[in-house]
Amino acid sequence: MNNKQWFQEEAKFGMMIHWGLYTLLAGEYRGKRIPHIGEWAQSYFEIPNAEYEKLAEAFNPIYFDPEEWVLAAKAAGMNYMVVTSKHHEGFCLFHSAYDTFNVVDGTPFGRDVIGELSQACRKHGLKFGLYYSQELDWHEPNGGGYKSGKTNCGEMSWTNCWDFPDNEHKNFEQCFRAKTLPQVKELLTNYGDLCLIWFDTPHVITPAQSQELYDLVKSLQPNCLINTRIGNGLGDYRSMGDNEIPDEDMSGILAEAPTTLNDTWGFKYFDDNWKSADEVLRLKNHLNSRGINYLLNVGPDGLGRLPAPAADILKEVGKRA
Ligand code: JFZ
Repeated sequence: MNNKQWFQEEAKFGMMIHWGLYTLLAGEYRGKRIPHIGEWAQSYFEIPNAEYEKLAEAFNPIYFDPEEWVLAAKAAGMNYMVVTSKHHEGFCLFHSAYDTFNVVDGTPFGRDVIGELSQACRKHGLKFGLYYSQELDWHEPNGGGYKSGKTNCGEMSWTNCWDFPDNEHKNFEQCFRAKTLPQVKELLTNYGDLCLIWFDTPHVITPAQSQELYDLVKSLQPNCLINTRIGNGLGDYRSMGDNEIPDEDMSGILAEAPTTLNDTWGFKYFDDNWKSADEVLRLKNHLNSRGINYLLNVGPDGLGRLPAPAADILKEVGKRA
């Protein structure tokens, strides 16, 4: 069965995982709490890269156990996992030859998180996909989003305007050539079959760039699905807006709804607004009965643990399903 068929007929319920250096801040910085999604902490607090990079030196999640995450997903009835290989902060959870700001070269932990998760998924029969922020990259002087100001939810800047304020002269093409394309090639070459690649937040990416990225993925893994957030109308399946729960029937197309289990993607130690197992099952049924896959996010903590409430909810979901 190819991935299109699988996505339409069998995928149904997947685990999204947001994990990165923002996880260590856990939503708080110098006595202030971010009132928005935790993985945006660097932008919200405008933390300079020179300081933010030090979080890499503190990344040592001794309780990270890839099989535990995979088994938690399986027990909840999930059929696939999508992990942030690089979020907007620019830090990679995989070993990259194109940027040492990665988990293997830049942290005391030194383990290839994406590699270990891909193996655990294969071992336990879970499909594996990767999130990759192809345009927004706050670690890069030419990261995208520089024409969009502070128009997002929390009036945070899409581009790194605190280290690199000269938005006028930024050129995403440089980041795209030097980092995005080669790293996406690494992801599709080094971690076995991916069921999908999950791009995000297209702003300045041009139609030609989206097309080149699309073609690169397909040249390496023709069966790997690409979501519409690759930008410019491309993509094999439609990503709904975050936490958007449509009422229309979408069984004619391929669609997926990314949602949070509390109110953040990246771990925030003070976010206790967990959905109940009942609510999760209600949403699953609502979405699946309309032909939409339900991608439910969990944000593990800085030691690599699934937060206990999240683990409990997932267990309960599995029991009742
Ligand atoms: C993006 C990211 O900025 C966020 O950190 C998280 O990774 C999430 C899954 O995706 O945020 C978005 C992207 C698109 C929409 C909303 C939030 N949208 O289309 O409604």
